[in-house]
Amino acid sequence: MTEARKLQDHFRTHGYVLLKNYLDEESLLILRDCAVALDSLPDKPGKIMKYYELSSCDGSRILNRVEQFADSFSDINALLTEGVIAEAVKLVSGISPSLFKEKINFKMPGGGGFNVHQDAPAFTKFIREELVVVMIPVDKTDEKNGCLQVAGNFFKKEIIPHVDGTVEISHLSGIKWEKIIMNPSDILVFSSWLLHKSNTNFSTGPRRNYFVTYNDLKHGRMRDEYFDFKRKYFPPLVERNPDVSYQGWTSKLSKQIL
Ligand SMILES: O=C(O)CCC(=O)C(=O)O
Repeated sequence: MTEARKLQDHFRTHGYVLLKNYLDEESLLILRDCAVALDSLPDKPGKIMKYYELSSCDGSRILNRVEQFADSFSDINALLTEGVIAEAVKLVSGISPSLFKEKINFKMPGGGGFNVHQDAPAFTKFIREELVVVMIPVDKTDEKNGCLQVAGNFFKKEIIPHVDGTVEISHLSGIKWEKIIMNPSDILVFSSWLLHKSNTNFSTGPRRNYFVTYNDLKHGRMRDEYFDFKRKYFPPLVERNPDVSYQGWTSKLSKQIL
């Protein structure tokens, strides 16, 4: 069996593949520089979307995530749309990857975790089939800083019932949670049907991770439609109308996002 076939078999059976030492130094630098630049960019109405949360350590406002930045950083755009990240999606899942959305979860010290969920329910308005997500750590991920945990022995190619963005508890018995410990050169490719969760960052440094989602090109180029919808119904803090409640979007988080 070829290596590609083995990876695809694992992806189809378990819903994820961890590629160790996949990224070279140049790609790592591009990914790190972009995360650093996004952190320090001022909040402005416009393309890049910045969201915040309150730290569990001291209640201060901390950066939660940044979204829709690929078109503002040409090196990142190249990496995600035609470079090694898109190639990994093709290799592991066999789809022809079209960038659907990109974000970095900053998970600063005290940054909250995520309840058990699948990503697929958030995308059914656009595509009802499987999407493929790549997680790319900028910082080492481990138990202390809230690494991703996946349902290692449970993968169903369907949407499991959720209540308020979290999988119904009756579906969780017998699941063996696998902690995905990663170094910055590793990437994790996973299915939008894979159950996953994570804890709060209890360490003293950030746990910055890219989450980049792809659809099969046969369903079209959906990124603009997705971000237009998200900006309208869950705008970044700087674009909010104070008279509107936007919290419905964030229920899978263990805390409120601002
Ligand atoms: O950043 C994390 O720890 C998990 C992120 C996640 O599950 C999500 O964004 O759907």
